[in-house]
Amino acid sequence: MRAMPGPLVIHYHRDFDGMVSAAVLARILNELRGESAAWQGINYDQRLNWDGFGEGTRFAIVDFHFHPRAEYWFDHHPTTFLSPALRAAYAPSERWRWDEASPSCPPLVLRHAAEHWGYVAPPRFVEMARWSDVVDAARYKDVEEALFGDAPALRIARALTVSPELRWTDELVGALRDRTLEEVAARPDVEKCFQRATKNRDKALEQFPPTVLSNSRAVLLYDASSHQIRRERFAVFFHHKDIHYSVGVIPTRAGYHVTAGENPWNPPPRSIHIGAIMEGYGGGGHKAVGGANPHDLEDARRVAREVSERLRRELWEPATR
Ligand SMILES: [Mn+2]
Repeated sequence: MRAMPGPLVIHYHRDFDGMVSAAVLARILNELRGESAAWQGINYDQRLNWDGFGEGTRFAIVDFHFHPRAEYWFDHHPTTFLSPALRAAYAPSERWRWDEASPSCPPLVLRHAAEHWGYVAPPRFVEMARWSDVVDAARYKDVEEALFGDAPALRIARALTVSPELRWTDELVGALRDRTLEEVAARPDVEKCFQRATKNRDKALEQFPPTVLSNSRAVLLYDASSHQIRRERFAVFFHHKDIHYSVGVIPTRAGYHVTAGENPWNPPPRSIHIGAIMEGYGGGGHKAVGGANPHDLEDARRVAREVSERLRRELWEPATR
C-alpha cells in the first residue's frame, strides 16, 4: 500500500491579494474536494532554489511564481516564469491558471473555480476579490482614498504594512477564509496595527515636502534617500496633485533605488514608456511605472535627474520628424 499523501500546503504571496487568494482557495478546496489545506507565506529567498521548492510535499501556489510540481497554481504576474523552460512547462489546465490581464489574483481563482468546478462564490469572497483589484492595481478613486480610505479591506491592507511577524499573515488568511472583511478588520490585532500604520502614514506625509528637489513642467524630482524618512508610496501625489510624473531616489536594504511613475489621478497628455527608459539604466518596469538600481547614491541621484529631465523633454517637446 502506498503511503498516505500529506496535507496540501498553499504557499501564497504575502500581500493583500495573495492572502485573499490563499483564503479563497483553501475554502474552495475544502468545500468541493474535502481537502484540509494548510497555508504559508512565501519568501522571495525561496526562489534561489526554486527547482527544489516543496520537494516531497503536496503544494499549491497562489499569486507567486509558477512551479511545475504545484498541484494548484494561480497567478497574474507577467514575471511569473523564472526561466524559459518553466514557461514551456505551463499550459492552462483544470488546476493551473495564469492571467496577466487580471488586476489581482483572487478574481482569477474565483473565475476558474466557477468555470471548472462549478463553484458559486459567496458575496464576501466577491467583495474581497473586488478590493484585491483596487489594492493590488492601485485602482483607488483618488489619492485621498489611497491614503485615508477607511473601508475594511483598506484598513487590513494598511495594517499589513506593520505586520508584527511572518506568522501573523498566516493567521489572517485563516480569518479571511472563514469571515467577512468587516469582521477581520474589526479584530483587535488588525485594529492595533492599523492605528500604528496610520501614524507612520502621517509622519511620511509630513516628511515628504523637504525631499523635493525640483518641480517643473509637471515632473517632480525628489530625494528621499535618507533612511530617516518614512516612505508612503502616494505622498508625492497627495502634495502635488497637478504633476504628471514623479521621479525619486529611495533607499533599499542593499543600496538605492530610482523610482519613476505616472500620477494615476492626473495621467500625462501623451504616453511615455517609463519601463523602457529605465531599461537604459539597467532597470525596467511597465509603461506607467518603473525603476532602476544604480551602483551608489551619487549614481542614483544622477539617474533620477536625467530621467526627470528626459520626461520633461518628451512630455512637452516631442521629437519632430
Ligand atoms: Mn500579490
